[in-house]
Amino acid sequence: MSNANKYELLYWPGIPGRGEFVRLAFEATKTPYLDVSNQVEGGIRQILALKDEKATYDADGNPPALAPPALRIHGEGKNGKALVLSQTPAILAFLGEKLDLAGADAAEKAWIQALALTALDLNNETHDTHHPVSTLAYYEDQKEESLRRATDFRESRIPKFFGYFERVLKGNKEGKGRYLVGDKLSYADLTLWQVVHGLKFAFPKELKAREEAGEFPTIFKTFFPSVPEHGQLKEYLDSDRRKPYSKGIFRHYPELDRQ
Ligand SMILES: N[C@@H](CCC(=O)N[C@@H](CS)C(=O)NCC(=O)O)C(=O)O
Repeated sequence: MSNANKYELLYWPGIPGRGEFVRLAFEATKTPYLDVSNQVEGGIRQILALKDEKATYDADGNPPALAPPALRIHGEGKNGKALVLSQTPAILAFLGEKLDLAGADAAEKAWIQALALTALDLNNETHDTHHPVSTLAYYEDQKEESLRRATDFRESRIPKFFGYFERVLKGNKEGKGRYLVGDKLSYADLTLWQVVHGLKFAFPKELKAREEAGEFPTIFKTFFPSVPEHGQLKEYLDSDRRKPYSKGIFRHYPELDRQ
């Protein structure tokens, strides 16, 4: 099996979404991967099959996924078959180990996992600003609740999470504001970077006001601009492989932003 086919990302086409955390790990380490729904004709069928509500274990012995993203890793499953792994943080922990993004020792691995989970909590809370009542219902049918939720999110949750990550970045002397743990890039850095990037899109006025007020200077001035310097991230971010935000987790509804 050629290296180009070893990793197959199974995620919805056309949006960054949660698949983006996995893509960034590949791009930051220049690791070849197949983005099935975006690159394979009819690839969407594999994503639909993945979340088929009647599915049990697949032919390679993998349990079904509740929801995308999933990663298929050829040769890493039972008896040399393909491993199919779902849940963003589980994918990142597994892949981080393979791509040297998971930390140097047991303590670093545990911290990186906890920090990535914390950044993913912020990602999930962002989703809930436009879908506070039901994931299935339209935003337009939960606008009032969204406004209350987004106001609280902007006023108390953003500063809580950003304040936390600012302290972690500042406290890690080795990282010089560039890394959350140690002196090299981890999947926790990539995860935090993507959430900050998405929030800048979703709540541009809120983020700009905080940055201009001098809040969270390590995040905004050191960490955020430095992450894309790794691997082929800059080229990736300028390419059409990086999908635009639309109806995914990071949505821009002006009425939910700071007024
Ligand atoms: N905790 C899961 C959440 C997965 C998830 O909510 N996936 C979304 C797309 S980003 C989805 O397609 N959900 C469909 C569903 O829940 O039915 C993860 O991090 O992977």
